[in-house]
Amino acid sequence: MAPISKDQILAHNATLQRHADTDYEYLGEQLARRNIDIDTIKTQVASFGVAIPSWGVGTGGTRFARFPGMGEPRHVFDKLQDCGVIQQLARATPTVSLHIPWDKCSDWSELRQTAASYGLGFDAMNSNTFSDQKDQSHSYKFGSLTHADAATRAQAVAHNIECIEIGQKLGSKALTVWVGDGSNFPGQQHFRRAFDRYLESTRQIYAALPGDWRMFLEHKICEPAFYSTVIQDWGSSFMAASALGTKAQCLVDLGHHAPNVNIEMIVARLIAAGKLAGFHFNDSKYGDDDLDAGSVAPYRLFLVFNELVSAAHEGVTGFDPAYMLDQSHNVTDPIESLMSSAAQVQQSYAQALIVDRAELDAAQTANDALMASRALKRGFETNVTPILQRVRAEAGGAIDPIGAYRASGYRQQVAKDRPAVVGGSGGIV
Ligand code: AOS
Ligand code: ZN
Ligand code: ZN
Ligand code: ZN
Repeated sequence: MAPISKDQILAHNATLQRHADTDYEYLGEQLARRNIDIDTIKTQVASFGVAIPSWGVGTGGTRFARFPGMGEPRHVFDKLQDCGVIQQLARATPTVSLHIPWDKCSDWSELRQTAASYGLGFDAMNSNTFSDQKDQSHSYKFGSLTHADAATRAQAVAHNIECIEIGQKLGSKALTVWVGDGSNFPGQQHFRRAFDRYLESTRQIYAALPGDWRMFLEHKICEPAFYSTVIQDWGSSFMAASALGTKAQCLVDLGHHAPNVNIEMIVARLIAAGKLAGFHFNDSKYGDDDLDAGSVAPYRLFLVFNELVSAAHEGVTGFDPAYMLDQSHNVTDPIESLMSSAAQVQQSYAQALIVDRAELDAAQTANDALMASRALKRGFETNVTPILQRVRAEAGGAIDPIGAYRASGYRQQVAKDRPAVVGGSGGIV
């Protein structure tokens, strides 16, 4: 049940194939001069996948307004179909990360089958205790897992356990917990008590994890709470993950740090401690902007991948990060943004793979700062597009996913069945 016909993709590829082949051959020759086998890199890139967030296929918004796009998904089945298009064309996103209750449906096995028909599986489940749901007994206005009131905390714990149960039906293996709990006034919250309550609540969720599941704790410096946030940084996240046990690890959303923070170094620390859960990739200029991955600071993304590739290269035990996108699209077609972000993440991975690790090690040992930096730059400055194009084409995807997507008329087509949504006030994700 492919959303776009194979013939359409093949026809589009036919117009680009000759140039793509020439470029691949030329890059292969350049890499061979550096003793790198292009096909080996290609195979590694082909086995790399990054999950699509189900909420990412809808149009997000700012605190001020939301401007809906054409043919927006109406429900989780529409979202899966859009994810199917992304995977079909870009071939880098074999899984979807669901969000409960936004993606609730009445038949989980049907959902699982539908996903499989698009060649999709399910990545981490995301709980939501940062907004109140219809008919909910206790409000999260003043917190959820860390709320001063025990009944509110119990409700939040129960919701997370429900997310695990749904995830089990879908073949998911992880639960991501992000809470907006915090305060807007100095004095509003007792810092240590709130953290203790977080531990008490997450311990109950942790106890409900199946044996082969992991729990991803996502930190965030601020928003919606702007004075303090209970799990505000990797230090708090690390303390909580350590207290909980080996199945709890720290998830790094690139936008959740203060400006100029050295994120790649946080990644290195978490790897060293065996506590790196994985990522929410996106980009930002000021805060949790949720801009497209690598759109603002591609070198930073590359430096994160440099740490990951280096850890894999050195065989760090237990190193197994989960990769997810987490973006909000206000001015683009979400399908286009997600395809280009997936390619950007793949690109950063490929560039990190071609860094000469022996050369870098030698430069570091010799305190040759310039050569060390050059070793990294040489990877980053290599145009690896021909590798990505080849990976996609060999997997039945599009050499140029966005071009093929536009040519397919998919958005116009689905807009016929999906009614236009009225714009409204805020809708940040
Ligand atoms: C919020 O800022 C976080 O990035 C979370 O990952 C959140 O759960 C996600 O954006 C869905 O709302
Ligand atoms: Zn996130
Ligand atoms: Zn973010
Ligand atoms: Zn965020």
